Amino acid sequence: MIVFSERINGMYRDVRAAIPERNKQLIHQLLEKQLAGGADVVDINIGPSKGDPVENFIWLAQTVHEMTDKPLSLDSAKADLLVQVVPRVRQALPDTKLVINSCTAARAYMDKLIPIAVENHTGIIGLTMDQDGVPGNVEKRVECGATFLMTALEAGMSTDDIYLDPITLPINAAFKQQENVIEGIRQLALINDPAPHFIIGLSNVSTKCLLNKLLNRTFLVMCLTAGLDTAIVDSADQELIDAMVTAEVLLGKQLYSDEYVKAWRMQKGLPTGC
Ligand code: THG
Repeated sequence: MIVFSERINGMYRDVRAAIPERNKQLIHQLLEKQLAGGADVVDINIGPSKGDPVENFIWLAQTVHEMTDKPLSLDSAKADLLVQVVPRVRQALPDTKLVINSCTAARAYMDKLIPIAVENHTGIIGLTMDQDGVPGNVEKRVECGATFLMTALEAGMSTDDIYLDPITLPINAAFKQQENVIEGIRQLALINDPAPHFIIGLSNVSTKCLLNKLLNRTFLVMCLTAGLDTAIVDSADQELIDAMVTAEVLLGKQLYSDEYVKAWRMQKGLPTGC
């Protein structure tokens, strides 16, 4: 499983305030916990922070990179912002792996962002939605995912650099959409060989829900059985990571041993606490 950490995101009030204040210490404190939990990629999103969005984004990328060489996922729903930011971050951090997060399957978005991914040697996350919004059924999600994948491959990208995101909506507001995410992953994994990566923004499922951590870890395990191999999560949530590793062991993706969580941490070069 590839773990993207979600916490360096201006949707969180502390990060939103830290960005215009250029408060590196706060970002580093949060990041340290995400890395200690097992993050492989750091998703960064400036959210609605005050100030110049391009300069804020570059500052955030550099601040994260000061602590880690891990790949960065440049997260914004604004394609025009990503068009400006990606080449600047590529120039500032020439040896860092980058992922563009994200691009819809609408023609106008793909025409803007896929060439940026190719030119700057980045990965890209394709959302299974188009100009008509988030589909309410599996069929349209699969169609959008297939369109995005074909377009990215035809532009010269490799399957390993493409992540399809079937779009997770909150359980308290979007009843029955969660099973479409699971079925979407299952069908897109079946019809594409070799399959791209499948990713979700896990915490979306529980936004403003009381039992958010329980919802997150249960939904993660359900998606893993369908073929999810990547997720944007709070990697400092130990119970979530333990559930993820356990599901991988039970699905035969990790070897069982009596201390399989410890073994997983050792494989990643993380401290095991003894
Ligand atoms: N797909 C892709 N990228 C994404 C998402 C996705 N990026 C953003 C988001 N979704 C994933 N990251 C988060 C980060 C935080 C929350 C949800 C998803 C979240 N935060 C609390 C809330 O809004 O209730 C913040 C509250 C607080 O300040 O404590 O839920 O789906 N490709």
